Amino acid sequence: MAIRNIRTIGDEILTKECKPVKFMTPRIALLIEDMFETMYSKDGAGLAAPQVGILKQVVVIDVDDGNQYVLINPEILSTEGSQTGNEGCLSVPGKYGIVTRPEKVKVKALNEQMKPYELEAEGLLARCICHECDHLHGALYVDLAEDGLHDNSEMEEAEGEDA
Ligand code: GNR
Ligand code: NI
Repeated sequence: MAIRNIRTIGDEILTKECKPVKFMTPRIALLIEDMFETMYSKDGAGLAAPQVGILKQVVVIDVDDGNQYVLINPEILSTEGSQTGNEGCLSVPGKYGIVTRPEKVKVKALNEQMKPYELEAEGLLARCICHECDHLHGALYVDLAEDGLHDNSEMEEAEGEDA
């Protein structure tokens, strides 16, 4: 296992369309392991393969709900409602933005065994699924941010005032 280098905004690879995975290989299995390790090392809630420079439709998510989600070739089947809240991205370090997303999503994907499954998600998990699916299509949340980008240090200062 290894922590991989995270590409940041301005890197052209983050704007590209990712290719579907046709079958599991040792390289993709290792990619998935490394993506979890890389995400945890940066305290992220999700990570998409293009963020580590691989243009394949592979996503990992952990929003602390007790699950480690692997989504290969994910497809959002339907959405419901909306939520407006803060969103950050490991590829846009030090920033956050206010983004409106569906409150619920139903997604179809393959797991690490290439077995199809469906997942109904809400709240933060639904937000992360949308954010990661956007990465697979070359989109970043910065283009959806309603009030531009804000500095994370403002939030940390606000937290400090509270304590
Ligand atoms: O760590 C992350 N937190 C987060 C918060 C709100 C909405 C989406 C996310 S995903 C982000 C990690 C990341 O950049 N994934 O691509
Ligand atoms: Ni991101």
